[in-house]
Amino acid sequence: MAIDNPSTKTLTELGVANAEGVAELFSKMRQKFDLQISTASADASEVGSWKTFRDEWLGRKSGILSEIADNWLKQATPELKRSVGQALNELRAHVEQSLEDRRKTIETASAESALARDRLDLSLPGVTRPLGTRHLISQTYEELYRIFNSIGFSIVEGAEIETPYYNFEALNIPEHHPARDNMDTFYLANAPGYLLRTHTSPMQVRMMERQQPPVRIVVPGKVYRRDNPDATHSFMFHQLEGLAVDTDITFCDFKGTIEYFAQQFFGPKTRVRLRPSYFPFTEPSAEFDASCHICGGSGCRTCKHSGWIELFGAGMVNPAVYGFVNYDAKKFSGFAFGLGVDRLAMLKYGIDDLQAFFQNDVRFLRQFP
Ligand code: FA5
Repeated sequence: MAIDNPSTKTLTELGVANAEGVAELFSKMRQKFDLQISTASADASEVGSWKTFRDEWLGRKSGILSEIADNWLKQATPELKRSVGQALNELRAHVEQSLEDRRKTIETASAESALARDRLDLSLPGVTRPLGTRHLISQTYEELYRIFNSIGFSIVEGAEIETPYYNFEALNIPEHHPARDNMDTFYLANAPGYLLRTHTSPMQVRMMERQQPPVRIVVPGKVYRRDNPDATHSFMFHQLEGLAVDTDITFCDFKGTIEYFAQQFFGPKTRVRLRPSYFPFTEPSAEFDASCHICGGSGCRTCKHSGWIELFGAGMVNPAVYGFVNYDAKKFSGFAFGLGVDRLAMLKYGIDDLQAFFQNDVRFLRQFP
């Protein structure tokens, strides 16, 4: 009668009473092992089943060899003990060696298949990632930096979150002043006493607090207003502030600087003109217009047939502002200006809707590589 699990029985139960019987029994166990291991797959994915198979034979508690040690060796009669012990050692050595060989085969197969999987095929075409371009606002900023750098202005940046003091009061715009109306802004609910700056002018004050004249700076950055979006307005837009203060700065320097800028930016034939305006922090204040770069001044759609394009507000720094920064108003004078960068870019590149800058439509962006 064939016995399924002879290792769970004792030699007496198996009817083995002499050395020949022991040898025959171990030989059957070896055949059983050899059969099992030869039918196991050598696939790399078989590492898991290799472990199960190893435990089945070598497991400390219920492995077949442990059972043989417990049931055959320990229970063997003194006459058979020696031959059982010897045969068990041989079987163990055979099982361990075969399992080790199998493990190596599986590992090699696994390394080979990983190698095949990861092989780099240098003849394959590469993945081309389309390159983006700088946004037109960034390009315009770079153009502005180039122009103002070339006449000695340096670039400083300020924070977008400001206090009402720097955004208004120190610029001579006290509370309840009507000039605050068109600069209504966003106040930060979680940080009382702070707002999103409505213009880059607060950096005028901060820079003058920091250093004595000469000052010659431009300040780029985002600004915020409670303006409804339309073709020329956005609640977030970009400005470039300019400030020059020194002992001998006159209105002529002011006009000359702006003229130089307009000619560099729009073309050498550009003329500028001034119209009276009002800003609490400049006195006198002016709006600068440039002759239309499209029609040269004869009148077209871009300039609404006036021949002139409104550029930006500016003026000589109001001595009242010097009072906030401890500058001697008798000794120093200067000028300041604030450009709307989005509007300048619209003018220069013939864009009729300011919203196009912020919609991220690649068909628009690609036109300005
Ligand atoms: C100012 O912001 C002043 N700080 C400028 C200044 C600086 C004057 C220094 C004197 C001395 P104004 O509110 O006009 O001024 O805004 C300046 C420019 O920002 C405008 O000429 C316009 O080009 C642009 N601008 C204003 N509001 C918007 C808006 N909602 N969307 C897009 N651009 C705007």
